[in-house]
Amino acid sequence: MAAVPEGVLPLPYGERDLAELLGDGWKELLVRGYRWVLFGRLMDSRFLGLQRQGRVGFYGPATGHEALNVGCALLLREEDWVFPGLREQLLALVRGLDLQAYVHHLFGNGLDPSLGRQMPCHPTGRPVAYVSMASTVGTQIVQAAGSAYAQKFRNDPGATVAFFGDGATSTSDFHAGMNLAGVYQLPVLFVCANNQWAISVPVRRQTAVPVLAEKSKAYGIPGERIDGTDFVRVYATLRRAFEDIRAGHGPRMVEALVYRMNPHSSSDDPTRYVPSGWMKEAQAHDPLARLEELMDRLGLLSSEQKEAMRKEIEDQLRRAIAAAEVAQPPTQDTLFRDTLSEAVWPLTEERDTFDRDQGGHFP
Ligand SMILES: Cc1ncc(C[n+]2csc(CCOP(=O)(O)OP(=O)(O)O)c2C)c(N)n1
Ligand SMILES: [Mg+2]
Repeated sequence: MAAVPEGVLPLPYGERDLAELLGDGWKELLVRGYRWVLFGRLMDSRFLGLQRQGRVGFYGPATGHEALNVGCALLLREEDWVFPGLREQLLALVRGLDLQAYVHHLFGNGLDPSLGRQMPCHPTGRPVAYVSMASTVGTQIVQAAGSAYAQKFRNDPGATVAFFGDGATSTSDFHAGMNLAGVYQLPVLFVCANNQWAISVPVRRQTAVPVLAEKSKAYGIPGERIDGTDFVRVYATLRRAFEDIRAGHGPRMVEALVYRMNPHSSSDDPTRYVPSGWMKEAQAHDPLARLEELMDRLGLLSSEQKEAMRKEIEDQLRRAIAAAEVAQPPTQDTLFRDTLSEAVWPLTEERDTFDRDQGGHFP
C-alpha cells in the first residue's frame, strides 16, 4: 500500500488520549473504523468509474466525509433513525444495509429494493432505519424533527439523527426543524457536514454566519464545530452528544468541517469553479490518510494487513457489481406495485388496461 502522502496533518493523539476519548476497546474501534473509511473510499472510486463508463447512471461521492459517516454509524443503536442528507450511504452500510441490495439499487435493476424508481445513489434502508434520501435540500431536517417528536411522545428509547450540508442551513426547513426540536426538546442530533460548497457556491456566499454551529443558538440548541476529518474527534464528540440526547437533555447540533474531495456528483465539473490550492488543502485533511497515519504510528495494522483489507473490500465490491450487472431490469407489472396502499382509480384502470394488453402499449 502507498505510504501516507506528504503534507497530511497528523492526528494529535497518544494512547492515553485515545483510551479517554474512545473508551475501552479503542484499538478495535480504530481498526473497525479504518476498515469502513477505506471501504467508503474504494466504493466511491469504483462507482464514479462505473458512472464514467456508462454502467451506472449517476453517483454522488462522499470522499472526504468518510470519518464523519463512519464515526456516527458506529455510535448508533438499532432503535435509532437516520434521516440522511446527500452523502451518507456509507453510514447505512456500516449500520448493516446489505451491500448487494445497495448495488442492485445503483443499477436500478429488478432486485433493487426501490425497483429502479429512485434516482441512483439514493438508497432506501428500511431494515436499518435509514430513511430514503431526498435530493431536495433540507427537507429531511423537518422530517427528522417529526421522527424525534414521535419518539419522545411514544416514549421510544431511540434517538434520531439528521444529516445535511452547509447549503441546507440556509433553507427554511432548517429553521422549521431546529425550531421544533428546540421548543419540544426532542431527542435529535443535527449533523451539518460542512464541506464548504453547495455545488459551486462557497459557504461564505450563501450565509453570513462564519461558523454554522452558531446558528443552533438561535433555537436554544447547544452546537459545536469540529474537525470532521478527524475520526477520533468525530467519534468522541458525537458520543457525548448522543449521551446528552439519550439522557433527555434535548437536541444537539454538530457542525463537522470536511473537505469535498470529489465533484459534487457525477454530473458536476468542479474544475470550472474550485480555486487552485483547494485540493492541496483538502488532501492535507484527507480523513483516510490521517487515520492511516495514526494507525501506522501506533502500529495497529501492518502494511500486509492493510493490503489484505483493501483486497477483501475490492473483491466484495467486484462480486456485488458482477451480480447486479447480470440481473434483469424490473418487470413492467412492478409499475403498479407499492404505489398506493389500496389501488384506486385511475391506477386500477391503467393496471387493467395493462393486463388486457399484456404490456402491449409499453415500449
Ligand atoms: C430545495 C432544493 N434546492 C436546490 C437543489 C439543487 N441542489 C442539489 S444539491 C445542492 C447543494 C447542496 O449543498 P449542501 O447542502 O452544502 O450539501 P452537499 O451537496 O455539499 O453535501 C443544490 C443547491 C435541490 N436539490 N433542492
Ligand atoms: Mg456542502
